[in-house]
Amino acid sequence: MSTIEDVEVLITNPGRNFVTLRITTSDGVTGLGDATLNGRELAVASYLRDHVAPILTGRDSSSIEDTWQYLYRGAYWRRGPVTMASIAAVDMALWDIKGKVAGLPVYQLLGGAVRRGLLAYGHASGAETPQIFDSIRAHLEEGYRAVRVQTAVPGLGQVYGVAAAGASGSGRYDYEPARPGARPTEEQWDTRAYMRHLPSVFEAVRGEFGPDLPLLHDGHHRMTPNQAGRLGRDLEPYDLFWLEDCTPAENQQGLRRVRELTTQPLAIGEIFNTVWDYQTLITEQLIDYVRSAVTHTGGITHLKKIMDFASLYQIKSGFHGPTDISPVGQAAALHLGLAIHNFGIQEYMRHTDDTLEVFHTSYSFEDGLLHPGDTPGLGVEYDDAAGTSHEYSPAYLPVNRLVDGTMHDW
Ligand code: EZ4
Ligand code: CO
Repeated sequence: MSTIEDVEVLITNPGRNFVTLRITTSDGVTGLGDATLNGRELAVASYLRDHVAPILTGRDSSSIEDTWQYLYRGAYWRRGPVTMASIAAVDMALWDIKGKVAGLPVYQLLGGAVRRGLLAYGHASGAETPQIFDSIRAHLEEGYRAVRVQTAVPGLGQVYGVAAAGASGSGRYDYEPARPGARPTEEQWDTRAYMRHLPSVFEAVRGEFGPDLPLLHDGHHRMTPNQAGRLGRDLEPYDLFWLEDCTPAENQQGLRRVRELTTQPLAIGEIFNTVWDYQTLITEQLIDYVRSAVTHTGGITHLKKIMDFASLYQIKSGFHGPTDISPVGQAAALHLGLAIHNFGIQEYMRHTDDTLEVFHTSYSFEDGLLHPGDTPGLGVEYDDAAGTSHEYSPAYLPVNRLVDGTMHDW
């Protein structure tokens, strides 16, 4: 029996912080898992280093399901982003190991490919319509066949999803909401101003790019269900692929109201941790797309179960894939997406060159489609020398305040 011999937590910051778990077996096979939780990185690192690593050593490295249950049920304290990102990292690393031992890419272990590649969407944004058009054109030239569109709002400063000119230095990030520093930056928010402005942007974009291009938009948890229903209705003429996080969804029943008001396809779940966060949304068909990342939802094992459950209700995947998911987490999403029947779309933006020097990937992006590649396991290798040359430094997602100073969902 091959056992788990070494469990290492690797922290690097090639422009942004990433936490990676590396498991080495008694046979010398290594597996990688992504444990990056944007703005709370060190909490996951401690959970893994102080509480998971000591109880993993000596266990059978081939027992993925049993290890998952051991960590989930064994902690007694279930769920939550720190716990579930930690379990996800172990799960990914064990799938990586199983693939390497079998000599097969992970998607083959999950049942094999059911499509040639995964339709990806990129992130276009801009302060004004001309910049938005330029950003969409740039994405189309890079091969994207679907684009998310985020816009500034007249009267407000920097808002979520709009690339801050010059803010990301020489890196290739289209946008990066986490800002280096000891405290979060503050942004200003006005939901009515946003709701007034957004439909005019989509009208302009449809006018310029025609009816065919799939367009997406992220409401980022800022509306009430009533407001979300109204915005969804106002956007219906522009035939969006999805409206994401139209309202905070801890109260899953709130989506019933949105569904009463609009036929707008809805995507939710990037901040969810387990299938229980989706139970009402899925069984009542209150969403169309599952937004979870493998990294934040307990790994491949758990997200596969969520997707099989969702498939009973004609709900598809739209896995979270911003650059705060490391290349390891992104690779895991690609293997899973290639193997499930109810794949919908995959979020994708290229990591910076510095990041890709730490994480050597084998996935590809061609003609708008992503493919995980055929390297055994997840297909990502970690370069220790490159990794240790970038030290952790604090960075936080911004917070939002209304004009009168009240804290609002960011
Ligand atoms: O704000 O990944 O759809 N994408 C998003 C992201 C999240 C960040 C948080 O770390 O909402 O941009
Ligand atoms: Co989002």
